[in-house]
Amino acid sequence: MHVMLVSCCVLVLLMPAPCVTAPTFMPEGESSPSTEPQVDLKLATEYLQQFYNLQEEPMGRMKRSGPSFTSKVKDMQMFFGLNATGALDADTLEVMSSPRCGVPDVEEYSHIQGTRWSKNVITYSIGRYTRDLPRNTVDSLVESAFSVWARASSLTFVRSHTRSADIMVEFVTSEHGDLYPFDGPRGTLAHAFGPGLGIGGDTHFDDDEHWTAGETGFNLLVVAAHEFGHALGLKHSGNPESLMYPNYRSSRPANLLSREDVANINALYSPVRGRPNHFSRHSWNSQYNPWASGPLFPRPMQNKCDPDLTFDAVSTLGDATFFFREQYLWIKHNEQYGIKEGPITNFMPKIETSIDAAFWVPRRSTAYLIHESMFWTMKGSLVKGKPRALSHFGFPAWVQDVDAAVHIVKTGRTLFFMHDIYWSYNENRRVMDFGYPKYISEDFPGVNTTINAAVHKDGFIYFFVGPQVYKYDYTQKHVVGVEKANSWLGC
Ligand code: NFH
Ligand code: CA
Ligand code: ZN
Ligand code: ZN
Repeated sequence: MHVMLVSCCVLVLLMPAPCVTAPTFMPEGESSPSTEPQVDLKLATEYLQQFYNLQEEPMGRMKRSGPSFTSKVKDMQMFFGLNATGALDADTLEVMSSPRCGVPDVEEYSHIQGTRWSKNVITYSIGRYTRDLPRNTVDSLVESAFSVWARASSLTFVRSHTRSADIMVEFVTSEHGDLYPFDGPRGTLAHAFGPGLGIGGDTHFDDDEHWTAGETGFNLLVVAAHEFGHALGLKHSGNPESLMYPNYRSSRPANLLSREDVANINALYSPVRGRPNHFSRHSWNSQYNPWASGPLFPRPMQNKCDPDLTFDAVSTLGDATFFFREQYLWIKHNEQYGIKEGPITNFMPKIETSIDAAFWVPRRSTAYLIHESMFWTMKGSLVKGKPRALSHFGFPAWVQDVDAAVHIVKTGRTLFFMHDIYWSYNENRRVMDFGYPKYISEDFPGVNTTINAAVHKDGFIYFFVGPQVYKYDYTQKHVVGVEKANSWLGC
């Protein structure tokens, strides 16, 4: 985690600091602005170049009217709580001429970004809400803010409802337990901790602000997207077009990210490890999503719209659905994230095999991934420990693999399918139900071939059989629909 809070030349190293810089306290009366306009302009220009990344004019010319000059003055004024007029008034020159150390207010604009999560599936959870907006509006703005980054990178965000998510999102005021109290209305709007355990990734919004979904007050989507950039390890940018610019801008283009933001997130979470400069050779124009472009992969991408496409395993995981095929994985979110895909190891570095069956137990926020006679558990976004033996579920010794598995929340049962038979496992008591295995065709009339994958969604079981999916109503005990497997991937 990087420390960003710098009070005049003293680094605060006691605990991880969120990515926000506080105005520096100025000793009074040590020097005062001059009365010469030319001297003022020179001072202001040098100040803004040093601390606000103002670009030097060619031939050393100085303009105080240029848009970038004025906007940098405004940024500086906002930072110090002055009237943001953009003009070099006395108060502004006073601050500029005060002695200070050589640390930019908005930190160094280095291209070296901070630490990163060592995984691509990141969980988040919303703790305390604001009363400014309905809860479901907050939920969807937060989801949209994550999707800004998800669309531009290899990252996937999964909402969890536990307090142990990677990124805890909270609305708080003033003192809130992390040494970085908020400052009431205006000033600092929010802060976020860089990737790491515990408070790492956590994102706090000042609930003394007026949060909105529109143009009045502060737009939660814009601020949240900026904060999540920090929570992913990005630092501030000196480019006013960038979302990671340290000042709030209400009017932003529909796509919140600049090319620089996209390049930075992909430099940090490079889809192809060990080739950090890979993207400099590519144009960013097309889709803004290098993750989706084929040639970047060590292995050719799988054609998800092949009409004969089959899956080995399908499972929900939080709001997302995971589709496994050989050593490849597609992740589809319910709403706006689009589809993420790539070798399984890109998402779960520990899993170097194919997955035969997978199921999700929401109550434990845990997914179980089965390969032959072994299974992994995945809690939140992390694959836990070593794989364990399938016999743990109470199978007889001759069962060395399964074809599909599905958990049904309502009954608390997990069903394991193998050839033409199936087992029912009681997740509450953690034992196999008595009387199994049974014939699939007896209890699931209409489903009488080997099942490749199964998933439970919206009250139905979906059986993936070859390139088709049977929608099964298990209370009525019959098949209520058939569709193409890849229609689930939007084909
Ligand atoms: C912020 N930050 O509150 C501002 N800026 O523009 N107030 C930053 C968040 C914005 C957190 O990561 C804080 O960087 C203030 C000041 C960019 C969403 C520039 C006044 C500090 C209106
Ligand atoms: Ca504030
Ligand atoms: Zn905080
Ligand atoms: Zn910031």
